[in-house]
Amino acid sequence: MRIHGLTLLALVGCQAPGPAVHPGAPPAAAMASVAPATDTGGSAAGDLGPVQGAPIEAALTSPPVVPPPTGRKVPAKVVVNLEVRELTLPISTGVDYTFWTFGGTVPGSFIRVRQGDTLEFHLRNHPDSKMPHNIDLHAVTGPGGGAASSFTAPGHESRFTFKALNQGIFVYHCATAPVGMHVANGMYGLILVEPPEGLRRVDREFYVMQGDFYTVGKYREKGLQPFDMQKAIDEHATYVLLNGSEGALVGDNALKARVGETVRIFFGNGGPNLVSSFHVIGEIFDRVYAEGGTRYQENVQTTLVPAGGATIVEFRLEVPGTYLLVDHSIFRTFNKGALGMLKVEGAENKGIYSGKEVDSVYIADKAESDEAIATAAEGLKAGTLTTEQQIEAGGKLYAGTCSACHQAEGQGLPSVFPPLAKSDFLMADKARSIGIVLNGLSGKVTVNGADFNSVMPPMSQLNDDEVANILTFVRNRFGNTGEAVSAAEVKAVRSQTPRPPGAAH
Ligand code: HEC
Ligand SMILES: [Cu+2]
Repeated sequence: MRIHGLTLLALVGCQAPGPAVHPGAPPAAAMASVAPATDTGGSAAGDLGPVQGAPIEAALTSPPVVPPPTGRKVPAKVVVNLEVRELTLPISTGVDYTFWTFGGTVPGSFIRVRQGDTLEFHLRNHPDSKMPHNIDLHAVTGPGGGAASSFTAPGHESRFTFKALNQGIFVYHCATAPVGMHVANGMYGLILVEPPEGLRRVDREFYVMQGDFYTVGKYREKGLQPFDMQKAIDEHATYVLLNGSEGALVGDNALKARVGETVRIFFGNGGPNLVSSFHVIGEIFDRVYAEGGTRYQENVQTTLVPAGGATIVEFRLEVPGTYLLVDHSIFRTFNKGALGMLKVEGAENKGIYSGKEVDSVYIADKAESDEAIATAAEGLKAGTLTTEQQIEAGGKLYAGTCSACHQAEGQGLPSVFPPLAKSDFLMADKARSIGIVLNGLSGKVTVNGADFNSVMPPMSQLNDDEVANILTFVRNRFGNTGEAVSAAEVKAVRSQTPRPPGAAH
């Protein structure tokens, strides 16, 4: 980011292009040997003069798309038209949630302006909305960040104007009571205030935002799930998501780039409660503009993004493959949905990395499309679920949950993991097999004449329908033939058997 004649390049030893003009900046001579304490001048230097030219309508984009650089060299009047919509959308496969959105998406539309611009903000609340809403932009200098001037009833519009005095990447959010509930329902987004000279050129820019969600049903419990106020107060997130849905950034929706390209991610955290330990598995951030500020740190593995905060990360892609965007509070990634993917195509570079292309340990059931799981969820809802649909969905879940031990074809590992393929033990007792998945198994067992004496941990974090589908799959594949297992049967075993200490529900 260029700052009044100095650029941050100066921080890494390049020559500054001109003299420091801001009175608060140290004299150039003082910067010769040490990294200079440059100063952008903050909001005091953000008024770059009166607006010039005709008003411009801001090009708003839906995540993960970022609007192009403004390319402007003078302050402009920028008109922002943002509409609040309350929409029921998938939060996970087969799970719907009524989100409250800025612009129809979670996170809301990305707004990009230049420092010194004057924003004429029009906030509309769609007539179908049930709730009033407003907006607090962290880029606003003024009490409430715009919230006081933007309270908008359904079917109404409000308007306020502000000058973007500070450069940086800022969160905006709804601040209507109960504030936590409006934020928890997805009412947040990012606004970028470019430095006067713009950001340095990169090949790709992406918009990703984390949020935590609280539903009455358990993680991945199917159907329309209402908001759970008590869980939100207790900060017991059911979902922690990137871009508002488990499917937002995986499979066909993955971010895409090519080897040799430089990527910039504007990463925000809407909260409402949790801070994010943002990490990209398989990459190192070449630059992190921590907390969305002006200075950057280099060579960073994981960066902390507070609730109501944002950061800019940049990295160059050296080798192809699938890189995973995660919250490194890692249960959130594997058990609450905080996972995105960046798929990178291009030539291998074995000198940098020799490994296999996709690391299935990490991606598991998310590697391919989850159409089968969606179809089974619809069948369950409609009461038309077939054994074939259960097998299809169960196969995907098996790959993500069981195959690490029992192996891809159910063959097991001699003396370590018993086989499920043609397993006499598995097929002898349906209710027992349900109990094994829910409660685990330890002690000596004999499967197809071979003894095992090990420990299988309980898998009770899976829902009844997930266990039913997995068991229907293993009981009808790998050389086994048996009846389907229903969610009702799993539910019965769950209620009749105690979970071992420490197991999930
Ligand atoms: C962490 C490794 C691990 C995972 C994951 C795992 N199991 Fe097991 N499983 C074992 C071990 C070890 C045993 C044998 C335990 C013993 O020796 O008492 C076992 C035993 C079994 C058995 C009884 C023996 C047999 O082969 O028929 C069944 C059925 C079974 N597992 C099903 C599953 C299913 C279904 C899943 C996925 C939901 C799963 N397991 C996930 C390790 C695992
Ligand atoms: Cu709101």
